[in-house]
Amino acid sequence: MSQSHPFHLGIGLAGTGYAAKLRAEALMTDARAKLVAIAGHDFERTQLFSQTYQAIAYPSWQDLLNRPDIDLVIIATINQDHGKIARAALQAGKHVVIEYPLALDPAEAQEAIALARAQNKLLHVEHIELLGGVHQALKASLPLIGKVFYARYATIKPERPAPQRWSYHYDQFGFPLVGALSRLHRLIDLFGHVTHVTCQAQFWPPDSRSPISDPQFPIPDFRSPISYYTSCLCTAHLYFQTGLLAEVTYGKGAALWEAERKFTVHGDQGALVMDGDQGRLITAAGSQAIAVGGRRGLFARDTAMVIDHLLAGVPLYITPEASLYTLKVADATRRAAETGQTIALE
Ligand code: NAP
Ligand code: BLA
Repeated sequence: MSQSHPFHLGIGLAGTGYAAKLRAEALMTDARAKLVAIAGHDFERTQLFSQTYQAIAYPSWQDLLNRPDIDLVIIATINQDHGKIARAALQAGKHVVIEYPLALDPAEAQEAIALARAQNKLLHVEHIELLGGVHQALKASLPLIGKVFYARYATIKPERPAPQRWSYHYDQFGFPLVGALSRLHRLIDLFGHVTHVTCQAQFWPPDSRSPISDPQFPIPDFRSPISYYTSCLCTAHLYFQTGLLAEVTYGKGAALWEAERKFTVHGDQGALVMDGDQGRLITAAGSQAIAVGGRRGLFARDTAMVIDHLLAGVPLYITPEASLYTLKVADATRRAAETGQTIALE
């Protein structure tokens, strides 16, 4: 806690993008928090961004760690930097909130969790997809369809032309199912432990109309020829301990033509279909709509819960260990794609 106000949480923000903006806006509405300083990438952008929130602009995230009036660091920058910023912030004695993924490498994530425990500091990995209306409605309706044996979750985002930004850069975003960890996390939150996975991943290099990985042959290091890609497409099969098979497709970029955000679950008593923000329950009695809440205001809710947790001890909705488990599964899909093998989880 900062010295001058015992109930005032001083906050440093790393990042100036979409997630950072929603964090900053949420902090402005909470009298218990003060956004002290912001560190971004492009310094001019950071200065402009910081003005809006009357916060100090810094050229580097390291600068946030030296300030004794910062109790909590929110990490909302590119995935590649998550692990190292989290570690440095915890070492500096700060609480840490991090947008998923905690790190690209599960071992690094595990170390951060151990460090947080040793330092007795909060390490919270945001998973706003769990707070969203689609997930809540699915979870509430799952008992209505009996024993679930098959789930399919596809999110496809055509983008033409593909932007040359971090989320289309292998090293900065991570393996697609790692960077977009929420896809697997949603399934694992609903269905539990995974025994083994398979995965196919394709990446389109710039100026090419076809992907570089040949599905016929395992490619040892398929990412080496390109850093920025113009499309990626991953499909993984997750085999759960319960016997359930889940199929996950994640794609984005210029090669794709139809947007999709669809989650389907089949059970022995019926099915649930979440298509965009619409939900349907199908049983022997017919098909009916189910109510689905929105997906707005989720960063604000996550932010409020963190402050309630730190200042009033209210439990959070997720543990970093749960996020780490999904990261291990996601990393297994990477290895499956790289080797063409089925990968067993421990
Ligand atoms: P974004 O809008 O693209 O912002 C990215 C931030 O990183 C900006 O501050 C950007 O600064 C900086 N950046 C870009 N390239 C960089 C580089 N090469 N080196 C260092 N910094 C760089 O991204 P976002 O959507 O806010 O995502 C931020 C984090 O939140 C990610 O970890 C993402 O997975 C997570 N997240 C986002 C959402 C969402 O709804 N957007 C939801 C859940 C989790 P410049 O603009 O100055 O380059
Ligand atoms: C997740 N959205 C994400 C992530 C990124 C973006 C990088 C984390 C990685 C991932 O899970 O894919 C980036 N999302 C964008 C960008 C747009 C976008 C650049 O929609 C451009 C329009 N995020 C938004 C907007 C909404 C939104 C406008 O930028 C809609 C209200 C929601 N994005 C949203 C949610 C998640 C997410 C709820 C969590 C992931 C999930 O639900 O599975």
